[in-house]
Amino acid sequence: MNTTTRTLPRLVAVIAVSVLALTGCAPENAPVKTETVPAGEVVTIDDAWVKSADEGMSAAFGKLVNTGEDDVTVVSVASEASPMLELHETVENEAGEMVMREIEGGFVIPAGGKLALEPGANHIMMMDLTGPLVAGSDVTFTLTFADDSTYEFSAPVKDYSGANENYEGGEEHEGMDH
Ligand SMILES: [Cu+2]
Repeated sequence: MNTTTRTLPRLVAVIAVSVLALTGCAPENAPVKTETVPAGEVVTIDDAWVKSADEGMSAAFGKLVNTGEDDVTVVSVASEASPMLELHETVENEAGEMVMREIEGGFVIPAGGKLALEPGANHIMMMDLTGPLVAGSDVTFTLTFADDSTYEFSAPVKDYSGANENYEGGEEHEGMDH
């Protein structure tokens, strides 16, 4: 093998490191960030509930509370009540209709703040119920945060006639309608 082509990348790397050293962009007294508390230890949910349903889809609501000093992000949710759950937001489409869709980047709960999950807004979508959700029973959910920590909570099932937003039509969800 030709030695010129072998050493060239290394030379470029050395130059790059030197330039970095010269510009010296690291401040001498950079604040050292104290260890962050796992999101799963500072997040709770108030007034959680699940909409009753015989089959198909349903949704879970409540107020997510973050008592920590950093914003936290819920990236996924799991439950035995549905093998497929999504974090949904509700938005107005071009036709002026309110439609729900998977939220990009997950649910962000601000530091020391709350995020409301409610009909017509953000919610935990249960895409395919494993069985009927009967009022009076409980459903357990496990939230997973961006830092991989988790928070488990259980929510009572309630009868509710609203929360019938249409699912935003998209190729990836075609064939979901029965
Ligand atoms: Cu939804």
